[in-house]
Amino acid sequence: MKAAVVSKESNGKVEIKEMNLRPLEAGEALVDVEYCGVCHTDLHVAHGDFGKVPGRVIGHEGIGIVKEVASDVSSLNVGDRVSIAWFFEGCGTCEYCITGRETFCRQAKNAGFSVDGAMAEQCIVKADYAVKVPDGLDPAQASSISCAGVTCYKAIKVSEVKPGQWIAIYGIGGLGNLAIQYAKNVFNAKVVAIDINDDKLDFAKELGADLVCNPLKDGDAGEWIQNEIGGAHGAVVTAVSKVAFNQAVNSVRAAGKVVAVGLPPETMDLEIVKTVLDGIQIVGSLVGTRKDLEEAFQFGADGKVVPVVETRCLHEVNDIFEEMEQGKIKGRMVVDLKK
Ligand code: 8ID
Ligand code: ZN
Repeated sequence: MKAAVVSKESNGKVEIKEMNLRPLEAGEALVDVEYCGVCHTDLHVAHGDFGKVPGRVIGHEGIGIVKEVASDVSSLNVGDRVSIAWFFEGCGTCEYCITGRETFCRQAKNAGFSVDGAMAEQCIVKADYAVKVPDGLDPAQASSISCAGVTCYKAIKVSEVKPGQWIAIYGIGGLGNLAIQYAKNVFNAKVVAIDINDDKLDFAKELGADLVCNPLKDGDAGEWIQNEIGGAHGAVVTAVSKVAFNQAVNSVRAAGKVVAVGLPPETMDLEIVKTVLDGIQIVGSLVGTRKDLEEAFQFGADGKVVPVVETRCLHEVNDIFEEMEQGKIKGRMVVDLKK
């Protein structure tokens, strides 16, 4: 089978290789992958931003059909449609796993980083951790929900923004476009969308953003948002730039919450006096639990959230990385592994 693996040099590129999968072990299932979205995290992995992993099969927005299960598996059946997500497996017994915070399990495995992922014709999953895709949800669209969608859905939960309140979404890429849809159509919030690319802001308006801001034209997004609406109640930052994180802190009103999602390998500035006097909270949010993903999928199946995807071929992954770096992608590029 063919797979996209991180290059030997970890220079931000993948190589397409012919590979053989090992036999299944206890608790595992073999999946024929149908679709796998290209997330900016794959680009970070290919660059070695979280540590170099040459030879690793990338991909954590995978959707496929179960082809085979190990003899002890009862949670999946052959023919089920399942996801292969970044949160690949937890230990199941630690304080995080047993208190609804399983993505922070210290023993967690991550698809496409610490274990081989789904940017391949086939992949092995831990059966109890592969979330089923509900009927009525298009599999190419589901792929985009399995990371981008669930991550934004969870981040908005973490922001604690209430119906009618304002949320600022920084970065309207693969994640941000879904953040707008979950914020508007599921959480019933008002959205101000921020991006440095006007095409993304036009897209944000199409998706229902109430206000849009381009800091390259409108000036510092923090000041702009304070002037326009008196500050947002919460912010979700998906932009891959520390500038956006700094602006997000300045864009929330007192007692506002900034949810950090994007992963630029940089540090952000934090004005201590403002943070204290305004009671601002800054918190990281990492993908979502299996339960979050089940919920995020269902909102897709119900038509409240409609991922915007374009299908491509496996040999185009490096081209997609380039388009991503240049900010040219509208929604998500999804590799069709059956092509
Ligand atoms: O669980 C998590 N926390 C998680 C899950 C999935 C992805 C985190 N991520 C991380 C990725 O690793 C990446 O760092 O979220 C970030 C965004 O992923 P993405 O949405 O897949 O990336 P993209 O499609 O390239 O979109 C990035 C957007 O940010 C805008 C770009 O124009 C693009 O639309 N942007 C940038 I770069 N700088 C900006 C700035 N200063 C900006 N928007 C506003 N201000
Ligand atoms: Zn991702």
